[in-house]
Amino acid sequence: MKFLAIKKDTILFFLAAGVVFAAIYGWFMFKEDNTMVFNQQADSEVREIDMITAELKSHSVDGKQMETFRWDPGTIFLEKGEKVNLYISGIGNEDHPFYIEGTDISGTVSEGEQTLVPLQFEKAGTYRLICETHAHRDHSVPMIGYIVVN
Ligand SMILES: [Cu+2]
Repeated sequence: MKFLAIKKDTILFFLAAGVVFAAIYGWFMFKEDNTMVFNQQADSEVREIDMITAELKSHSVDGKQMETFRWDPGTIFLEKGEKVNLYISGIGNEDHPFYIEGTDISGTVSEGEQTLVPLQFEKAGTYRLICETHAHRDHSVPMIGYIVVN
């Protein structure tokens, strides 16, 4: 009986030790998984490009005011598959609702605000960033930027 009692304690000890070991192992596995997720650090792999909406004003010789709007820089270059966060800052007092031709990307850049446009293109080509308010030649100069994907 004494032998049995000892054996039961031994079994219980190993059971308890096993449970503790499994818990510790599980904890580290869980932590490791989390670490892996956090280690992907999406931010560090995403290139950032800053752009502004610029307003140009001038006068002709006879005093007539001329003004136009543009994306600045007017052309940006991306690699195929590359992730880029495009931050567009609204300078000036106009809203610029935009879309990128050939994609479902659209948004608005407003005065004093920064609009984040995540970009990733699988196909090479030139994509036009078009402001819907200033899209036409009859308004002034069209407000169109170019995203060149190589
Ligand atoms: Cu515009």
